[in-house]
Amino acid sequence: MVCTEGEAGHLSVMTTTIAAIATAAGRGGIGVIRLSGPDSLNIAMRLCQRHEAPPVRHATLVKAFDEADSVLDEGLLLWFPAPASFTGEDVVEFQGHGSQVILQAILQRCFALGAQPAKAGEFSRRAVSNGRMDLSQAEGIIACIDAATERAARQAQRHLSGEFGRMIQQYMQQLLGVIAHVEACLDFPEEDIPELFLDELRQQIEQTLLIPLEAMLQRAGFGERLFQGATVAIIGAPNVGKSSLLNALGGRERAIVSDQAGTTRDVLELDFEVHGIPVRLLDTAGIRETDDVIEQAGVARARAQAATADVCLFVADATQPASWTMAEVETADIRLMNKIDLMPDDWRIPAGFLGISVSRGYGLDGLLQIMAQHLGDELESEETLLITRARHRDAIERTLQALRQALPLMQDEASLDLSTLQLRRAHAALAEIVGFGNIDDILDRVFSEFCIGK
Ligand SMILES: Nc1nc2c(ncn2[C@@H]2O[C@H](COP(=O)(O)OP(=O)(O)OP(=O)(O)O)[C@@H](O)[C@H]2O)c(=O)[nH]1
Ligand SMILES: [Mg+2]
Repeated sequence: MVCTEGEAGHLSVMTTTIAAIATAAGRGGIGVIRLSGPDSLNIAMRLCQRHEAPPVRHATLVKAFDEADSVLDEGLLLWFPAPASFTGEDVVEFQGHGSQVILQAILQRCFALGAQPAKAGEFSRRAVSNGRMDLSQAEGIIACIDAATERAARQAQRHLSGEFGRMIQQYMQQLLGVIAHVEACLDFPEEDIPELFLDELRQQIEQTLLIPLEAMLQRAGFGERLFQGATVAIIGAPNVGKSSLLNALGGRERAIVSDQAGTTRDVLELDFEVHGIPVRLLDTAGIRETDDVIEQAGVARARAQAATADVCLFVADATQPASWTMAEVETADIRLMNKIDLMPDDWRIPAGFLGISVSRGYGLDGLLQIMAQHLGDELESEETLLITRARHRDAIERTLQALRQALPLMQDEASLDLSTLQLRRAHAALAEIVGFGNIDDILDRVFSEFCIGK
């Protein structure tokens, strides 16, 4: 059955059979075509010219044929009947060879046999609609795919496994308990509500909702940074060792290093990670007055990077006191005194600087630690569950706003009914995170970030 999108949009999602290539575009060892919907098995059986259904959840060796009965590919067929499948519908996967030409041909054949092209994120959206996962878990899938470091991937996994969604649902339950109590009071207006009772409810909101949600919000910036990454600019006078530092931190000879002042002219980028946070490190031209127009342009770029980077590292040269006192030292986040290997043992590092020697590798671990702190890492022994998406942060901000408005209204019996409005607003904001309620526009927004085949 084929329905068009529109008013029956929700219905069509449930009744069409969709197909897409689920593996990344490009060459690969294997490529997977995924089908979901009531006609999946039928389409797969016709594609593979089989007359009986393959065994459930077992790999079956099959051939896929085109309409002229010639073999397109040989591979494995997997059949997951509803509801125990990724989407909760009938799902079939064909694992063939990772050639885009072959995969496209098989996909086109599936379309000819009645499947519809899947939209971005449509498999996951169906999984959410069918209660196979909540919305935050579906977002955990994108986070997993997008994670640039292992630490980010571990956080994404906790979202994907439902840990975050369960926590949010627990807060929703607690809030429902409070709402039920307040509404019970309102239902019996002739009875005096003991003040103590309302006090207790307010305290409960504070302890079980406000405090933990505020703590979570405080770490949200770091959670988002774990996925989006941060920029760290290295600035300072010429020849102090900026490019040497970039190479040392990045673990490869990305930048040219020389004892001539003014070696680096342009901004050089190198991606690496600091305690599992993805960082784009920027090496810049040494800042000095110069008549050379190319170098001037480089210096202007260096200053621009220093102004916009998340963290600015100022490097000075212990042997060149003029490099310690530039204007840029004031605005930098971290001040480094390099080449301390050239100084006598009794030499004291000027206050406010961290002594390092890039050529000896001295002080670099300490530098990484300080950089992580500047990037918002609390260096806990056990990682807390972090908010990793702006959408979740926004919903929690609105939850807190509504709760803060509800609390004073709960002090007075006369305004008690108004407080329930705020408490319900808080509940609705939490529900948006896990995707409960009538939230088609939210689903549209979330799933537009997905790739086809997910
Ligand atoms: N002794 C010693 N020499 C260093 C150290 N770090 C860098 N150098 C040397 O200092 C010189 C300049 O290093 P670069 O990394 O090119 O300096 P830069 O700040 O990028 O210089 P520009 O690109 O010209 O601004 C090179 O000869 C490096 O080998 C250090 O810790 N100790
Ligand atoms: Mg350089």
